Amino acid sequence: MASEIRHDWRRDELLALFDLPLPELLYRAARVHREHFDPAEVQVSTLLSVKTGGCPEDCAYCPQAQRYHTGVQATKLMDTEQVLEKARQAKAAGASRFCMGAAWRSPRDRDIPKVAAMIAGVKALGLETCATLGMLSPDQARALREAGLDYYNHNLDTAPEFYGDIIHTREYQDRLDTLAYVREAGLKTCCGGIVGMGESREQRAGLLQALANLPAHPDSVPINRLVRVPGTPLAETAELDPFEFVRTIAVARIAMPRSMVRLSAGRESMSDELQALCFMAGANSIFYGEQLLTTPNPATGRDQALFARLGLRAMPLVVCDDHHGTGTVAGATVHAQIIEPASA
Ligand code: SAM
Ligand code: DTB
Ligand code: SF4
Repeated sequence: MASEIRHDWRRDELLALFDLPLPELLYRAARVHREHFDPAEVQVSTLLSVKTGGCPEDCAYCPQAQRYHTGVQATKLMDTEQVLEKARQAKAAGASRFCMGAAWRSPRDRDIPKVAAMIAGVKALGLETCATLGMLSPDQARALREAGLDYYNHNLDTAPEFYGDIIHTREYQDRLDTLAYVREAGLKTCCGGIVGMGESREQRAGLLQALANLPAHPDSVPINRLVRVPGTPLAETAELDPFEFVRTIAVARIAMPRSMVRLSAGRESMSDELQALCFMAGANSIFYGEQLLTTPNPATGRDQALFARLGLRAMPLVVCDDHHGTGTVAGATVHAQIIEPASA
C-alpha cells in the first residue's frame, strides 16, 4: 500500500525511525522511495553564486557572513551574460536545474529586475531555474515567478529549538513566512537544512518534523552536511557519524515520500561508499559541478564515474502538465521533475 502523505509527524515517531537497526531503516526508506520514483534516477542541479560574500547575517556555519574571517572575497552581482555562460556549461555537463545563490539577507527591490533577467535567460536555455536570495516579500516572490522561476530555495536549517544557537539575525518565523510567500506565488519550494552542527539526534528529527509538517512538503529537500569552514564559529565542530547522516536521509525519505531528497553540501568529503548508502536510503538528487557556492564539490568526472559504477542515471526533464510527477518519454510513463508546459 502506498505510504500516506502526512503533515502530522510527531517527534517520537521520527525518533523511533532513527532508532531502528540500520538495515531495517534502509529497507523501509527504500520501499517508500520505489513507490514514487525509479531508484536508478537522480535529479542533477548545478549551483552558481551570483553574488558572493559580504552578508550581514550571522549564520554560524556560513563562509559568506561578513563578520567571520573566512577569506571569501565579497563580489557584486554578476552580469547576466556571465551567468548564462555558466548555465550553458552546466547544461552541457548534464545538469537539468540551475540554482543561483546570493549572499543577501534579502534582495533589495532594485535587484529583482537583474535577477529576473538571469532567470529568464536560464529558463530559455531549457533548464529548470532555482534561486536562493534570502528572505522575500510577497511581491518579490511573485516577480520571480513571473520571470520564469521554477523553485525557490530557502532552508529551515535546523530544529526550531536549536536555531537560536546558530542564527541570531533572523527568526525561524521569518523563514516560515518567506516559504509561505513562495508557495502563494506558485513557486515550487526547495527547503532543507544542515546536519553536523553539533545538534542532537532529537534535533535532527526536529528539523525533519518541521519540514514534513509544513503546509506542503517541499518539492526538494536539500540535506547538507556541514562544511566546516575555517573562520566560522562552527569550524571546529566534531564530524557527524556518517551512518547518522545516512539515517537522516532515510528518515527524510520516509517522512516526505514524494520529495526529491538531495545529498547536498558535504559530498566532497564523503566516500563513494557513503554516497552509495545515501542513494540506497532514498536520496535522489545531488548538486553537481566542481563548486557549491564558495566551497568545493566533487569533480564532475568523479560523479560521472560514480553514477556509472552504481548504475545511476540523471533524471530526465519531462515537460508535463498533470502536476503529479508523471510524463511520457519514448512511450513509457516516467516519474520526473515537473516543469510548466511550454505554452503555459
Ligand atoms: N543568503 C541566502 C539564505 O541564507 O537564504 C541564500 C544562500 S545560503 C548560503 C543557502 C544555504 O546554504 C543555507 O541556508 C545553508 O543551509 C547552506 N549552507 C551555507 N553554508 C553552509 C556550510 N558551511 N555547510 C553546509 N551548508 C551550508
Ligand atoms: C542548500 O541547501 N545548499 C546549497 C544551496 N542550498 C544554496 C548551498 C551549500 C553551500 C555550502 C557552502 C558554500 O559553498 O559556500
Ligand atoms: Fe548570509 Fe545566507 Fe550565509 Fe546566512 S547563509 S550568512 S543569510 S549568505
